[in-house]
Amino acid sequence: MTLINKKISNQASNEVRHDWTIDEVRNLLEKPLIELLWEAQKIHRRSNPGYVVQLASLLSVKTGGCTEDCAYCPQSIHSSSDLSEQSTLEISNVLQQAQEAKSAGADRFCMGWAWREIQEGEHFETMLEMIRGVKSLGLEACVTAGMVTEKQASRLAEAGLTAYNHNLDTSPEKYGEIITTRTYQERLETLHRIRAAGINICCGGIIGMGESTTDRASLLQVLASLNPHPESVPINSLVAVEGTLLEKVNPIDPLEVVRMVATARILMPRSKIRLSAGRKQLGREAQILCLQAGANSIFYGEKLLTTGNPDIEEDQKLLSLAGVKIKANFIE
Ligand code: SAM
Ligand code: DTB
Ligand code: SF4
Repeated sequence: MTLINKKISNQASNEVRHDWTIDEVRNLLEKPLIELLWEAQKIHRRSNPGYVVQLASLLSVKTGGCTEDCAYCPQSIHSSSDLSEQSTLEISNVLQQAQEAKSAGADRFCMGWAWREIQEGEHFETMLEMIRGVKSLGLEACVTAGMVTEKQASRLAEAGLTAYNHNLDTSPEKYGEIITTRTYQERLETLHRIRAAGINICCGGIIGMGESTTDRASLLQVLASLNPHPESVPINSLVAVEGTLLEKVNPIDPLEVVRMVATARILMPRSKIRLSAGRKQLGREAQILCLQAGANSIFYGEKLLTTGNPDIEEDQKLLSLAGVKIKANFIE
């Protein structure tokens, strides 16, 4: 048995490792697809018996006008996409949309603010009120709003926040080509503060931005080195929005997404691997392979933050065709 095979067979017994090397991860990403799928599936079946999938709905509470220069993002003031800053949604509107998402079957409600970092004062108090409201509906509450201080993290925890989404987006090596207004280290520090406050981490990245397989391996290696692993790992594929710096990047092969999901499952056996942005371009077959090889959550509802997502009926059909179970939202 080679060293890698031995390590994979340890994984099948649910040993959780934090010491993967970039070479090991790249070897997984480059395995013959059919073998990669089999390795991932053995782990997926064991750690997620019944193929239960969580539906998470997204809402952009504060859209556009962000000062960061993320090359993929239509909400950045540095992009020339159409989105200029829009007014922030009110609490009643957000909670109504959370209730609608719950009625449609969602178990988690994620709210986004296009900020570099959380803004203090009235805005933050409103965010806390929204979190309390979403939790009182019996939904998991997730927020993504940029960097946070220690004090803000503890107030988010007090309000009952389930998870904070803060993505590393790409490898440390590629990062400077995608974002120049904040560092990888700052992202990691926010993740640390969130974790220290007792909030679950939702952290993943984007593929299809012109990165190499080594970059993908390097991103996954950083994620898998976090201890504990992020509870949730969104795998986004680039939605190439007009006006962003990446608008002309060629779409990736859907099987690359499958490889990324399967590898993430092997590295982080107990995490929720979320098949995130870009599903509209994926096709049914690739999505089903993802569900088979490791994905146990999707974003659900016609809109992500500013771009489209498959419609609810289409997703219900897809999940039933695949034969997975939907994680129930119990509280009436
Ligand atoms: N401003 C906050 C931040 O950056 O953490 C929260 C909002 S931001 C829109 C959340 C995540 O959405 C980003 O980290 C990125 O991974 C993802 N994202 C944004 N635009 C995307 C696009 N065009 N395609 C795929 N993923 C995208
Ligand atoms: C994540 O990793 N993907 C979601 C969620 N976390 C916040 C956002 C995807 C955004 C796609 C582009 C848009 O709709 O603006
Ligand atoms: Fe701002 Fe987040 Fe978009 Fe970057 S990804 S420009 S931080 S909203």
